[in-house]
Amino acid sequence: MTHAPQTRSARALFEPVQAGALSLANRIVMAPLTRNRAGPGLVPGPLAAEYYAQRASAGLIIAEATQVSAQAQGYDGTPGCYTGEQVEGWKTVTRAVHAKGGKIAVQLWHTGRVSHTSFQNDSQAPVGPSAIRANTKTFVAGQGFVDVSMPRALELHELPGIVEDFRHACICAIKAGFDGVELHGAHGYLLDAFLRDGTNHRTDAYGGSVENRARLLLEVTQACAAAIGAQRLGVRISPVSTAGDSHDSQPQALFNHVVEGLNSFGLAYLHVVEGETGGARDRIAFDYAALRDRFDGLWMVNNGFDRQMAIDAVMSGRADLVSFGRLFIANPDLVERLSRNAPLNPLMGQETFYGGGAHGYTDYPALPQSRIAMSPGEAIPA
Ligand code: 8OZ
Repeated sequence: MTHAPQTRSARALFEPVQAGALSLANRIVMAPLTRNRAGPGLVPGPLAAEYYAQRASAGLIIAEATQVSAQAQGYDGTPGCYTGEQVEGWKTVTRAVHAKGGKIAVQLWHTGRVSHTSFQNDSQAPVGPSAIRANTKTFVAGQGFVDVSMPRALELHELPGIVEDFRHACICAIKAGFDGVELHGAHGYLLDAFLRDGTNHRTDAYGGSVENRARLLLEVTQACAAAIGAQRLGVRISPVSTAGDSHDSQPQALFNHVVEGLNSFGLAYLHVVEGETGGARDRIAFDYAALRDRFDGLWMVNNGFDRQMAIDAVMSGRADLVSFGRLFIANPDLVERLSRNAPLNPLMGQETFYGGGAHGYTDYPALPQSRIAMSPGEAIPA
């Protein structure tokens, strides 16, 4: 469908919106952010509950990328959502967010070839669409940053098991109290790696044509939608990002097809990383409007948005939701700060991003309460 120009106010970013089954207090989303602080058993701990609860004023929190199975792990300390213990751990997180009136989904991933033998049962090779090693690194405790391992190609008969792992993790996520699930179809991880001709050299029904390469993502989406309802499901894509050594010869044709396919499910939203993740938004020419024209649901944009860009994107109707990553790391009360055009906290050092404890995680200050009591729209002097 073609999206008619919207007549939204400059405050629309800060106003409620319905995303599928989810009633959101505003259009500001906390992007999924890998923080590598899960405890033994890859269970999120009390600090994670505090961290997410601090950010509960987001219209929607999308919790960090979370494994659908043991095989799906590619990094140290990333949580899972497939064991009873993990579900119990996540319950403490979702309860803490709900107690503060927030909404929280979880991003589910299988890292695929972006993994290392040290994370795999019996030190086996990680799996991908094809036996092609990714030119990227991961972090292994005791070894530091290391090249990811050479993967093996998944056998055709193993693919239903991958779909089942995503379906099972979706059920676990709802048991854990999440309001929804986002499928990680971006950044070179398993579902994205199947999409791309640079990483998928298969000759079976899951490789070759665009239709075949999109098959796994669409089968996973179908199974998850059937399990928890499409109205609680979103998908994230990164059409031109090279994160995770992702590359494709014709991303426009590929993603035109992918988005048409995803549109048929009636998802809560589609989440699009525009440009190079964490980098240039205009790395290569890409027609995002052509994707949007193929999708009837809510359109979430991400990557380097600031306050004015977000206000403009929502007011113009170019986007329905805007997700922020780095700004949400540093500003637990980001919604309040954007609403009042208040100063933002600077990010602490990169050494606090991945792993560690409270420092750089739960110790970013919110605005003093007396300032929050100011009248709406009033800018706080720096
Ligand atoms: C940074 C470090 C590790 C993982 C992604 C989940 O790129 C990630 C990730 C980001 O989507």
